[in-house]
Amino acid sequence: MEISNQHLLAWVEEVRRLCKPEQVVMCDGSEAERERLVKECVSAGELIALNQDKLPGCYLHRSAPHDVARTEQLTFVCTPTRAETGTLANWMSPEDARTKLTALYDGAMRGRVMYVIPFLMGPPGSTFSKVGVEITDSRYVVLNMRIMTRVGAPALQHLGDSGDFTRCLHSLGDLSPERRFICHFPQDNTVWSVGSGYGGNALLGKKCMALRIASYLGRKEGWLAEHMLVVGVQRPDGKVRYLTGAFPSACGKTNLAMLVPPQNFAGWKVWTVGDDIAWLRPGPDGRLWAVNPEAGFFGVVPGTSSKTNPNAMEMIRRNTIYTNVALRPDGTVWWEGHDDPPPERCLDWQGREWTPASKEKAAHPNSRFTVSATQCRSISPEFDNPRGVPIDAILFGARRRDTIPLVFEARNWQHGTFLGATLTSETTAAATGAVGVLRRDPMAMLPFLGYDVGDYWQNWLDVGSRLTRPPRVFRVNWFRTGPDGNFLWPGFGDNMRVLKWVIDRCDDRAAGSETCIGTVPARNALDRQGLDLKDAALDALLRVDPVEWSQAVSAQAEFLVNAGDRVPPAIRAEHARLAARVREALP
Ligand code: GTP
Ligand code: SPV
Ligand code: MN
Repeated sequence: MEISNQHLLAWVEEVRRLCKPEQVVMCDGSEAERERLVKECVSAGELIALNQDKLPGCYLHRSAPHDVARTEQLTFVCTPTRAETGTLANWMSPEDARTKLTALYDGAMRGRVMYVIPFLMGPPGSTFSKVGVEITDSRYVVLNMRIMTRVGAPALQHLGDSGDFTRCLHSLGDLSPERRFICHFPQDNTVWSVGSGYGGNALLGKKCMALRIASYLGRKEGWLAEHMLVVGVQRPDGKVRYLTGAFPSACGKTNLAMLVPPQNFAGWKVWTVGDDIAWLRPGPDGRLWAVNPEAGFFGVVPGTSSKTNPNAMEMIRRNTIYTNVALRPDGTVWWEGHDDPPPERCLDWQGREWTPASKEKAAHPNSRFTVSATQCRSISPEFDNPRGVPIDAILFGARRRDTIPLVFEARNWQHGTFLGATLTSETTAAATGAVGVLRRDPMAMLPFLGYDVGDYWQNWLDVGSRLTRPPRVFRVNWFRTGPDGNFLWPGFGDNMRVLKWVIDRCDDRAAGSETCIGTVPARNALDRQGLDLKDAALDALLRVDPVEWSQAVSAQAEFLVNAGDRVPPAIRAEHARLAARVREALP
């Protein structure tokens, strides 16, 4: 492909000299390019062609066994001072990072092809949208980026002669975690990643650019880059309201984004705008507007079934790249939670013989599908709208066995910002490390902050102050358990019942009951038609226990100290107010 942008050409030449590839290929996003890459991947063993009758256009990729999730401890924000990065993200000085990584990139592409991928994040023709260019030596990365972003002409058109693009450099290196670094240089609009071929470590448009770099740009330019799903919820009268949801990794964004309402919700429909990332800006009308910068879904596979997510099941039957799932003898795929029972035998995610007697899981818990948004039957007609969609409600959700009710509403934007700021969740397989450990994850952005968290919260407050019709803010928790350890709430499609209460609150037509933490649904305000949920279970789901909350308030105080000295006074004030209300509620 012919590229005339001098800034881009100069950068490509600079990287070529450093990485010393045998060949440089400019990616254009064409079908011919896809066919060529797939063919090369299949013959090199980087992709396994699946049964093309049953799963047309589908392939399986197995990543290196130690390269199956984001590695947060190897991810750095490289600002001139440590204070700019703040206390929650890992910091490395830009000089150290450049020295270390230059040595790793030097000659790293010898004998290999260097691919140059111009990509657009956001709809073509939108003021929201930003251009990135990823240089990589991984064909798998190219194939994924082609699905996850708008590659080629849309990017080059948006860029024109400008040098304003995020420079994303990626090399597989030797895939060793010892020599793996994911470094962000917000001031230089640059990402350098080496040593991993997996997801958020390697598809640099996603977490690296669209969250870490974009959050920094958003602060400079007065907008928000968030780890959020975006959906339109259509009522039986045809009115659609849009809401976003910030949930930590593997806590239910994709599932909520593609929700199919239960049977007795005739006339209700959920439209998918995005499942992972939202860019939000105040509009001239004083409302908050959102776009999904991505073009596809990189979704968690385990647990996906016709019961939990029928839209996704239908979507991933064709033109899908599967990563780290199990392979059945007939060339189809399987995973824990699949519609089909465990196969008598298959190959696990590492290609080893597996039977139901095997101790390990057949699919990796963080195995993923990559698929174009155009294949999603619930995709919103507004998906490509350059103006975005106006947001009426923001949900903060996370995995909590206890303390947090199924849903409650914040008093206002500032209180809502505080709810997001103090979000805690049990860790999941989406990142390496222990699973099920409770940790603070402000706005579900802990692993994706591009600058100091106190400044980040201030940006939320500043954006809110420019809104005359700010979204209402809610906290949700699908994961509260009973004494038997089982989830109290059925979740998935039944989450529609919570969405309905949220939408009705926005219309001032759902009853709430005030508590010390916010407004929970009144006893009969949550639609339970067709759901076998006993009063006692509902009470347990909605219970606000002041004793549990007084412990939570102490833990929050500690966190607000650790968050550094740039925590906005308004956030501390919200904490003090909560503490006082909880104290009053104590028996
Ligand atoms: P990332 O792509 O990592 O950002 O994850 P995500 O937030 O999109 O999470 P996803 O929707 O893929 O769900 C992750 C896991 O949570 C899957 O195993 C789901 O089956 C499970 N899950 C999602 N929604 C619910 C729910 O409502 N209830 C319960 N119990 N589990 C859920
Ligand atoms: C997440 O971990 O939040 C993901 C997957 O969405 S990854 O692209 O690997 O970050
Ligand atoms: Mn995510």
